[in-house]
Amino acid sequence: MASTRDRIIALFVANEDTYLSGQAISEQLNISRTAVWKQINILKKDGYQVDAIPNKGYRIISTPDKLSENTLQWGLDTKWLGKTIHHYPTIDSTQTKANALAYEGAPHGTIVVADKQEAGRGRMNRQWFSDNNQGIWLSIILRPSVLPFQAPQFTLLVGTILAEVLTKETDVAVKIKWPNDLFIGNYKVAGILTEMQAEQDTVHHLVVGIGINVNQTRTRFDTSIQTKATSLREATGTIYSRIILIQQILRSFEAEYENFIKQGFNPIKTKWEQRAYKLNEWVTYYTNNQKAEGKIKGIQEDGALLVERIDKQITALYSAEIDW
Ligand code: BT5
Repeated sequence: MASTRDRIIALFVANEDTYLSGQAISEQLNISRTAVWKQINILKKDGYQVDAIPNKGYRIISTPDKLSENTLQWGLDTKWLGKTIHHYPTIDSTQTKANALAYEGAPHGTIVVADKQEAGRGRMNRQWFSDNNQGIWLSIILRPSVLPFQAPQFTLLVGTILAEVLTKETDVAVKIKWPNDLFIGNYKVAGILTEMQAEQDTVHHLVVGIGINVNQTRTRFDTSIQTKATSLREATGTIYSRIILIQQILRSFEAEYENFIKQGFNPIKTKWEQRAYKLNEWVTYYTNNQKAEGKIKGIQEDGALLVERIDKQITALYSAEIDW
């Protein structure tokens, strides 16, 4: 059963334009008037602005940009994604935490989000700099009925979702650099890390990690990435609400995920290719230390990158080194 907090928030969401009396809340949620008062105080402490008018009741007039389970769920109209949110002011890595929760049986759609990560990670244990509360550091637990070979498709699916949502929210073109980066111009703004726990042909769970630089200025980046990274703020001059961005991502994620489960990979392939970084441009790449040139053409169902060589042959690259 949902917590009292969740239920009171749901009630306010359903009555967004009206005042709710303490009596009405107490009756609808079957809790005492004192419990209502306590919950309202908790919401205020969380940064909600609550207007209270004697004889009329309470109305929430604004939600804070402080991440919490409450603020993220406020107005979030998803069906299964983000019904449980674990928020941490500081954590080693949301990815590590989400994996641990998944092993303990956390349901499909559970989210782990943090303001700061002290040991954020990228692929192959690379470091992901996220020791600041100006980005989105988030992991999603998924339990799809898919085969292990399909795991890379989730990275491509999430890349497509992020490119679409971030482009819409910022009005700048956010492109997907194969396999798991999001780029604005020639700078990395976000990265995706998909991890899987599987056995033979059964996927037990997937954890999709999303890291997005949102409000950092360039000087806040670690020196090792200062010439390679950007944030939404650097690219546009605007400061963004992390809550609104996360909610938009979750809404779009839920819808696109459902489409993917129903319709398969083809629609994603098309959308991915429309937003691909350097599509139809020539790059140099190395496979087994062999240097080659190819034109980026798209992706194939198993997640490989398709390049067209000078002799017009199309080659599928799985783990090539690419000089972008
Ligand atoms: C990624 O790996 O890009 C995946 C990043 C996933 C991060 C999320 S945050 C929430 C969740 N919890 C975690 O612990 N991780 C996930 P990869 O393609 O391996 O890229 C790593 C490389 O990106 C590093 O070697 C740096 O060069 C660069 N990098 C590190 N931090 C960055 C940042 N904040 N912005 C841009 N580039 C960065």
